[in-house]
Amino acid sequence: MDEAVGTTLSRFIADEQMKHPGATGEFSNLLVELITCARLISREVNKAGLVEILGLTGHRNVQGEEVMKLDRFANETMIRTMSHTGYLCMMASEENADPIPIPAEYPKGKYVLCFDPLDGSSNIDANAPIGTIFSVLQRRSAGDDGDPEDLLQPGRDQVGAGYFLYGSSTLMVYTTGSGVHIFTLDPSVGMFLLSRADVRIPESGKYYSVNEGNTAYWEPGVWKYVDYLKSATGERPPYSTRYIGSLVADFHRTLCYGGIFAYPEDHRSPGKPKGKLRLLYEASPLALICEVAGGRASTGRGRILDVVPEEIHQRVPLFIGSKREVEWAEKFIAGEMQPPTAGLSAPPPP
Ligand code: P6P
Repeated sequence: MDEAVGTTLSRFIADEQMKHPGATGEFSNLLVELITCARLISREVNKAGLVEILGLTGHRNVQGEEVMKLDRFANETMIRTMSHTGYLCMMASEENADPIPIPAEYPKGKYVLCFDPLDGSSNIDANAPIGTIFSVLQRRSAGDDGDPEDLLQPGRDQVGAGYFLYGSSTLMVYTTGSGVHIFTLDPSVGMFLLSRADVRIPESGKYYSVNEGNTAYWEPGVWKYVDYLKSATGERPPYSTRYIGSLVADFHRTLCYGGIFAYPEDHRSPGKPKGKLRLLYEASPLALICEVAGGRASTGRGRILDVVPEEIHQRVPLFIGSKREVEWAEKFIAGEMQPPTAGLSAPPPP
């Protein structure tokens, strides 16, 4: 076993910081503040069934989705905790229509933070795993206050990204570009301990993860690709399907076991949004983690990390996971790859 396993997250972050001589410690301290948020959210998620915090608030967010009470708690925890750290000049949250400036009374810093405070929250009442996703960028604007434009940078410019997964245990997975590291919260001491350093995603896998209820909405290359995965070929048996409906959980399984997670765009009508998942605080941070771990993250026609955002809640199609399966998806979409024989599933209605 790697002798580093069991290292506390704070110690690991400090050791990582020492590898960057010019580091000021601000980013490390920002991560420590995010850990505080995760511990507060994890505590509420884990006792949600016991106190009156399950269920809906009766409000809808900017996405038109019903806001769960835990959604609101997680969002308010992130905003309240991160606002006064002095490391940020602007934030964007999945739950807030507009960029979130740092209040005048608090010091401003050189980073901006984009986050989904509690992704997958529609699964809360079913006790399915849910997560917090975060993305950190360096500001581009001058002056004291941040500028909303600071948020609209391509994912390749992220200085760090990660997620917290509130499941059978609470995990933190993060990268600053040199390795992907997994920490597990030890509730007995309230500390995150290193469980896996320098995670590598398998070159290929045996699972595919997509909501096949949307098959009729996909473009032909996508359903031919999924059909190919579901069909045995001379070299391999059919892939197995796994789909929780919680992005962080579905991605984390893909990171650990390989294969692909996909949320293709709805091709029924051009006016439809480009898929369901959002670029800034879902696709981009997971894409950075996936690429640093040796995988691939694509819109189906290009690298997620190269997409330049036009607005903070921009949606994007997502194909993410092992290099082999994502490259196959891109080739099917481009018409450069065809299934060897007719597969199992009939094409969607015209
Ligand atoms: P569908 C959860 O609401 C979420 O935003 C992601 O966590 C998840 O991957 C996706 O939606 C599931 O969407 O349409 O399959 O229910």
